[in-house]
Amino acid sequence: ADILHRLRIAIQQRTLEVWYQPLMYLETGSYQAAEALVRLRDGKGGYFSAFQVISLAERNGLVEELGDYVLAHACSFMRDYGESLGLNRMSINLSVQQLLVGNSAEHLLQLIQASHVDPRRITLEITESVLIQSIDRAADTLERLRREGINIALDDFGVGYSSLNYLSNLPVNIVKIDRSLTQQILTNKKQYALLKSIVEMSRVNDLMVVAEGVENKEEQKLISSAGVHYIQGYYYAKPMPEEKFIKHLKER
Ligand code: G
Ligand code: G
Ligand code: MN
Ligand code: NA
Repeated sequence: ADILHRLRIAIQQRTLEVWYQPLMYLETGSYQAAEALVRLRDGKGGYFSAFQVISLAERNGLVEELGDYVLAHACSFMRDYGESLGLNRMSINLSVQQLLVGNSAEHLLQLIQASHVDPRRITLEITESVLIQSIDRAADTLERLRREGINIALDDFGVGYSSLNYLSNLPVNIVKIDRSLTQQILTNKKQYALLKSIVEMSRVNDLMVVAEGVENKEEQKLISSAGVHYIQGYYYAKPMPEEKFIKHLKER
């Protein structure tokens, strides 16, 4: 109850935080994108896990409000700092409920337009497993967003029962390889082969590939040689509060 109360207050008082983690573009060796991640203070000097916050919001009818808040924040950040920090894209995570409510495409487009940021500089991330379950109802919305230039990323790809077939059938233009796959490639040849197949399938379908969860030099080297376009992971940088993120990118 405490966390729910804190979440409500933080949304109301607009003190809910949005942190940013950069994505390294391997071709130029520079950060060209970032992912926005929600952070709620726990009142004891730390933060609740985002996973906990999101699932609570989903169960209590708050996820649309939370989602709008993060989207508006991240878009404004992109408008104000994107160019000076050299960022071409900002990613925002969407809960599936945000896609399934009536008029969701128009609603999301309006929020993005109101922030005066070019929709081509915005990426909306949707978890693969959730998207597959609701694709019949979500496809039109995603296609509409794609037509307006918004990038759609298939998040957490390559876990469980994902099929490479999805990569040719879904209205997405970016694939994010889940860290559970990334973190097995050094020790498991089959997982490395799966990663290579995802990259190849993405190339054929003209999709950008992001590998998440790269934590060390060895993973970075192997992933880079596999043909991935972007790397996101602690090896480069952890998610950071806005001020720290700005400083970190300016000092590079
Ligand atoms: O940032 P962290 O690693 O704690 O994120 C945990 C999970 O919470 C991830 O799956 C991430 O996608 C999700 N998450 C973080 N911020 C948001 C957000 O603003 N909206 C939604 N829907 N999910 C988010
Ligand atoms: O599910 P999603 O991809 O949205 O989750 C993003 C979250 O993954 C980030 O908020 C961050 O906390 C976490 N993350 C990013 N890079 C790494 C990493 O290298 N290792 C680990 N363990 N987590 C990471
Ligand atoms: Mn994500
Ligand atoms: Na992920």
